Amino acid sequence: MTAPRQVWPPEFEARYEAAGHWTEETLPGFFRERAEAAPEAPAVRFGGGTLSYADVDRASDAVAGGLRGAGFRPGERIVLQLPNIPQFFSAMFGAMRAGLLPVYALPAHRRQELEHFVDAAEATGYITVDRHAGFDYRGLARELGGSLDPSRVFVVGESDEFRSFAELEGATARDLVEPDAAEVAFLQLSGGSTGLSKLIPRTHRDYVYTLRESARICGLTTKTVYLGALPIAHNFPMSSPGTLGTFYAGGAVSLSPSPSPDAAFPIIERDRATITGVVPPMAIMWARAAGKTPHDLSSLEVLQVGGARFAPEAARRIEPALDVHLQQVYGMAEGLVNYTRLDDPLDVRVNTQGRPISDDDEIRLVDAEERPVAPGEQGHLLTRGPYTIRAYHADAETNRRAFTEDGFYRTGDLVSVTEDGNLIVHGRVSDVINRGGEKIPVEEVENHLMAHAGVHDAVLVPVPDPYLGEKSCAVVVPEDPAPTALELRRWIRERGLAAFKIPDDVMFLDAFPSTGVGKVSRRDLRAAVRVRISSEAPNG
Ligand code: J2J
Repeated sequence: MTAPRQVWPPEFEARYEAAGHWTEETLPGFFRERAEAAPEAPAVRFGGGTLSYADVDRASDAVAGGLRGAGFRPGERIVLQLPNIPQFFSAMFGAMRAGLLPVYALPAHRRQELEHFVDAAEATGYITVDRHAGFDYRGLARELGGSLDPSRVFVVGESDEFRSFAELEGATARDLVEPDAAEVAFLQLSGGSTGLSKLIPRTHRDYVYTLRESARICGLTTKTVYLGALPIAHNFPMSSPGTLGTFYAGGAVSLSPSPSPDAAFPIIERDRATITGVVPPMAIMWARAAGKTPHDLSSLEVLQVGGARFAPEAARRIEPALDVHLQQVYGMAEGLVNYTRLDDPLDVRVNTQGRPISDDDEIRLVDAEERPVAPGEQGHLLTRGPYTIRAYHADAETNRRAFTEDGFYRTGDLVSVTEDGNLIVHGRVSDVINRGGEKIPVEEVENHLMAHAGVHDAVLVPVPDPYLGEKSCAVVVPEDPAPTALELRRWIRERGLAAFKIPDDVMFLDAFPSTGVGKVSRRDLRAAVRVRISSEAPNG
């Protein structure tokens, strides 16, 4: 079985090829070229050590051989759940060189999310770590036991009854596969619009295109040291330009276990990091911490901020506090990525989220009936282009909702475009809470709340938060006896959801407000409850 293709209509394929956007380059292929051109160049810095391009290249080949030896066949899917450690790259490139499609889980994901990824991707393997940030991932692997064969689970570190990832890195390279650039390279995760996260099939040629252009737009060179501070499995630190864009430019990646100033600042000093990307709450924290830190941050030239709305007042504080160049990034794992450019005036860097990577990115702003809005007005952003998917992986129902008939992706974001062509993100039409860059699909959490015997009905609504932008509040109509807020929060954790999905607040109502006659949609209900919260608690 070979990897599936993601299908663009033939006239678009021809256009993107003719424009030179799409080439024959593949992800493991370009990395091999860099390793051949400059084998001793530093690729990954971690914990004071350095791996060269040749080191990572060799380890990737070994992992590929080890996976083939373990019985994996090209076309199969394998879930990768790794923190910011160097093995992330040998696992990823190794899986691709074995012909497998990685599925990138975040370290924060727990049993519910993992089961869903394994299920939806029909994954047959899992690569994880023994422990990270106080959590034992072997326990999670055991919980997945029903759906995954333990002989196809690989653990970095102490592997217990599972197989050791070190064994894979020591295997003999064999039966390597050269993927075709038109094939799907991996499945990335969506922030989720309704219900559970969707799987996003990205091809080699569309992703390599974003890496090449992102590296150019962000000014990367062989001298670049990119700090991977956010979880590197996420699309932003992976590709905008992220770790892979840095490899594309022949630069070095330095890894921090967390984006907090305590963890990241000493690493910036040690590895002389030149660029990194963080979410707005972290950027604010960095700006505050910079004045007091003993660490030398002078190597840092560019601080990228993205993943959630960055208030202009906060954005304005970044450059003076950190003596860096602020770059706003508005992107999505489905494709479209916008950057403020390095030579944009301060006003643009502070007040906008930038403009698309490509001249072939099509932007359409529409009202609720999908009619174009007037220039300068806010509208729901629809987009299509050379690296935006035309369909999610195997999900016909979602695809009908998420894409227009002529192939535009409905982003769920409310956006306006300035006269000079920069986008400003104002909010959302989709049912997702953006908790400081972490996306909470509200319906998923509501379903788990309603599974509790003490819950008659529940909605999850966003509440403004000065630090996170938004946090979540569960509004619950209880049964008798009513559960406590603590019990409900614990319930969500015990159901096996990522911690960022646990409601920050819980509020009880005797009944939901009436939203009129007839069938009430959950969205109307959330809107009605939101109004009620803001009128009862005007300060949020
Ligand atoms: C407001 N909302 C933003 C921003 C993303 C680069 C950067 C970010 C992501 C990402 C990414 C925002 N201001 N600057 O994949 O390559 C919200 C929007 C968007 C959703 C996508 C990348 N930047 N957002 O965040 O797939 O609502 O990707 O549709 O996780 O985050 O989330 P995700």
